[in-house]
Amino acid sequence: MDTRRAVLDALADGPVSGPALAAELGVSRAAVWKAVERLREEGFAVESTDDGYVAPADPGYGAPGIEFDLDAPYTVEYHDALSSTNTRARALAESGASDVVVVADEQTGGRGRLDRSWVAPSGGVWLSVLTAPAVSAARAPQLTLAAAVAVADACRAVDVDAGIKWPNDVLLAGDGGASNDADAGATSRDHVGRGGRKLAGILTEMEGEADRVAWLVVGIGVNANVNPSELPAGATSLRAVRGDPVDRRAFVCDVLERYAELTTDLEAVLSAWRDRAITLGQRVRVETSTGTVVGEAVDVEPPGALVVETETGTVRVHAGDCTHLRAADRDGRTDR
Ligand code: BT5
Repeated sequence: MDTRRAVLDALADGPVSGPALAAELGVSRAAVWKAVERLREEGFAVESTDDGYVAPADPGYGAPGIEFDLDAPYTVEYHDALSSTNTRARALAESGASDVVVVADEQTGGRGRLDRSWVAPSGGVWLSVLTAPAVSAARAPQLTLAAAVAVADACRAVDVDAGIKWPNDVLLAGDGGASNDADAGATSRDHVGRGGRKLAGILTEMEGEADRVAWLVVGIGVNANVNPSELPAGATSLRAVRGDPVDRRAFVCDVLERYAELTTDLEAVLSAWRDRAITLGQRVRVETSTGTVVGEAVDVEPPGALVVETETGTVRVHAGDCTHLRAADRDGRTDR
């Protein structure tokens, strides 16, 4: 373990003197001092008191601040601004790194799926988890589902009623009801349709042979403390829904801990996903690379295929863009 990390861990247990720490770690006092200075430069304002070094009251939104509280097996790399945390995580993967989380306050070239762009101003939670999971490529979609479950639960833990739209969008649950309910007289509808405005998206990228994933990057973007006016139509943020900002450091730790836990038992992920899904039971339109599927979404099957009952039979969709159709469609009317 490096000295910086060891100092961080020691600070969690209360005040510790430089000489005591040096002796405990078997390094020089200068090495301890340097590590403390590095933590301070990274925004983790270690205090010097008569009793020794003390952790700051506000650990800050940075690598040491997140690592200080994180109970998950990742190291953290933090940037004030990056083009894309996924791109950075891929570069780390190619240099052989693993179990690293890349976090940025702002992304200037955030990426969505299918070469779409992701708007990621300062104040959001933009991160990528790089791991080398011992799974086959075919099972990798379950890790994306796990991330969606982790994000939805972390949103719920800060009192935002979140649900999952297949395969990997986290939406404000119940939010679309009014705007899409013809009885309510509303005519507007956003691009996500029933289920509400989008709080978060997930972009998974990986490399490997069919039988083994070499590396997997799960990119998670959550509109945390962002003004919806800075986001595309149909998006909202945790702060806008709560009326109060979230503690991003605590939120990131919560997402990562939930994700780490869920990925230890992939068999359980699907049922957790089903429990939080907004899509199941809805009438949907799914645009796939081979065409459009319209029908009722009835289930999700391993490793993450959406099962749709169409007029001509049951279709299993493995990838695509899903729109929840408005209730009026059930009567045969179209939504566009
Ligand atoms: C996604 O794509 O939802 C995946 C987004 C993943 C973003 C994270 S942030 C950390 C990591 N680093 C990256 O560079 N990416 C990942 P998709 O389903 O294709 O949705 C993209 C569409 O959502 C866009 O075409 C916009 O319509 C809309 N959109 C863009 N930015 C948004 C935002 N901040 N909130 C809600 N919707 C957004």
